[in-house]
Amino acid sequence: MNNKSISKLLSFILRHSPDTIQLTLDAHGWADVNTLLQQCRANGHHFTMEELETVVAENDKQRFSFNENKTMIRANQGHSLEVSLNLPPATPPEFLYHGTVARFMEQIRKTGLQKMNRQHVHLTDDRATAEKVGSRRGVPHILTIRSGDMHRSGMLFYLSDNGVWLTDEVPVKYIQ
Ligand code: HQG
Repeated sequence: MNNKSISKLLSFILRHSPDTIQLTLDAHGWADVNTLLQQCRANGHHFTMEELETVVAENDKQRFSFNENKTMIRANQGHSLEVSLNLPPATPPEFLYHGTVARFMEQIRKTGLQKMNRQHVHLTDDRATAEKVGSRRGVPHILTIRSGDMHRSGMLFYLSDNGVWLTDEVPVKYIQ
């Protein structure tokens, strides 16, 4: 398997569906590395610990982390599974961005940004990243979020280990 297909497989397993390879995650989203390798192999996905280390180290978005002694691994964000990442609340910059597409805008104008299938709404401090995220679905439509105002009104923000800003929802009035 090449690095990209390992990364895609890991995203699917560690964020959404560990049971497809009969794997269990703990409450914080961690999987046992040996069991992961073994269960991947048992399901026809062959890669070595060394290849896994390369994917974790070189992944373009730093999607995964090991624990200190590399016996456990988890996705840094993006889960649909209910996991508690134990991230401390953080103070966001005054503005954050969200990349979406025009066809979602009518609904977003009514209900604000919702987490949909994931555990959080994903925001970024970098416009270029928002454009990339939006362009996965078509012509990107970039929303500017008044995250400073949201934070001062008591809404919580978390910064994932790979630099994605997470929050529960963005009410319409904070979308610029
Ligand atoms: C939209 C990638 C209708 C929202 C990226 C988005 C990101 C609404 C879609 C990460 C809505 C959800 C997450 C509402 C939000 N009505 N549509 N009220 N509220 N939406 O994939 O942010 O490469 O769950 O705009 O880098 O696109 O996988 O979220 O278009 O960090 O590591 O509903 O995925 O990371 O889509 O992407 P997603 P997202 P990875």
